Amino acid sequence: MRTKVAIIGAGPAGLLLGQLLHKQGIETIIIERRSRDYVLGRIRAGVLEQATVELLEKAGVGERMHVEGLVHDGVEFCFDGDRHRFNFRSLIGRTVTVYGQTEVTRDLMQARDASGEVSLYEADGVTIHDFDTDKPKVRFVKDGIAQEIACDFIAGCDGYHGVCRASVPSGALTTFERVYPFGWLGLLVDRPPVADELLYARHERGFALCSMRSPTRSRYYVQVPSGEKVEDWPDERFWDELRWRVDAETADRLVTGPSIEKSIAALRSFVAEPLRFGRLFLAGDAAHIVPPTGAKGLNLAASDVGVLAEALTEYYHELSPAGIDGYSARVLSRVWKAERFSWWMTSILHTFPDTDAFGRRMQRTEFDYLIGSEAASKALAENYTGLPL
Ligand code: FAS
Ligand code: PHB
Repeated sequence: MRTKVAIIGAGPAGLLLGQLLHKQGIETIIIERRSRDYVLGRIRAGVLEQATVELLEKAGVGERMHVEGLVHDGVEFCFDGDRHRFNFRSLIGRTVTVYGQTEVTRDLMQARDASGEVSLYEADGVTIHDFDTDKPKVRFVKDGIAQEIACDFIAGCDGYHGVCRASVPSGALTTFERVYPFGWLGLLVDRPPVADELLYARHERGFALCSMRSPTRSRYYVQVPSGEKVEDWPDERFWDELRWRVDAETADRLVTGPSIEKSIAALRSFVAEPLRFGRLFLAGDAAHIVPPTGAKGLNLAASDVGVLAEALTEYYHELSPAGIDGYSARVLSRVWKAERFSWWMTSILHTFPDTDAFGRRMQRTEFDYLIGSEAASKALAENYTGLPL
């Protein structure tokens, strides 16, 4: 087989890149190791920045998002029971859209099928080769048959545990990482959300987040120590802990029900530099990871491939290498600012085992400064709704 761009991974980054390039008449093949259903079964992000909404529209998959997505003007913080709403629309004239990553992935898969472009699911043993030459290749086994794809470029959209970043010679890559001493236990339930907007709560017992997927489906998280197991968290224990961590009014309003999904996500900050190695580009979680506190993971994946699609279009349509030469620096500039915001949100909203009384007072003071300063609130608003591309 031969194609212009071989995309490894059918998560949001790979699928969106494929769709953006298709719109420019640039042929791609997506190679994914899991099944469609497995990819769709992963419950992850829920909040889209305005820039992500615009990229999905550009990719031709904005219709259902605009019908079913919930536009939110702001979020609430709750610090030891004290609540405060940050109105993004009045602070900086921007909003966010609540529309689950599962639905984004579903829309992109449907568009991919309609495009007629090749998508290979359940591809085993994917390896990438010769990306330091102008004739890179991808090899894999599909239905027991060893296959090879010759291509011009490889887009590594295969996530944190993927093969692409792992295939870069170690001396060519610098990584930066912080692993947090806790994770997020997430629960999905078919009950109305506890509030109209997201509520980020900090309590001495730990962080909690009240989110949603629709007016009838809610998504909740509680911070748990690293190493916790889902089986040790029956639904009732989850609900009790959530009630502890939010204010009394929210706890009273909470409508509980049987979980339809429950999972624990580890939290880490991670960046690999650079993001281009000859004809190989890294994008999305293959390139960086943020703790989900700032709702940036999916949005960074989208902005990465928005830049990459532009660069590859410039290469094929204008025969200019400028975009691909500038890809890594341009993406990393925005990635680091999202890393900072996600680390800051995580630092002020979570309890850390080694935080002393001074550190806890600093967390409270961050909250007090935020709610008392319009400049600080504007800074939160511009980061949460997404810095310019
Ligand atoms: P993805 O990991 O989504 O997709 C990579 C794809 O590559 C996968 O389908 C994988 O099967 C495939 N792949 C891997 N290795 C391969 C190989 N060798 N060959 C072929 N294919 C291969 N972000 C938020 O904003 N909010 C959240 O609440 C949130 N929760 C999360 C919970 C978890 C458990 C995880 C892991 C992430 C979470 N994220 C969250 C971040 C998440 O949304 C990512 O940012 C987003 O999925 C990134 O998309 P991709 O870069 O496409 O990577
Ligand atoms: C979610 O709804 O899954 C969600 C929302 C906001 C976050 C993280 C996760 O910061």
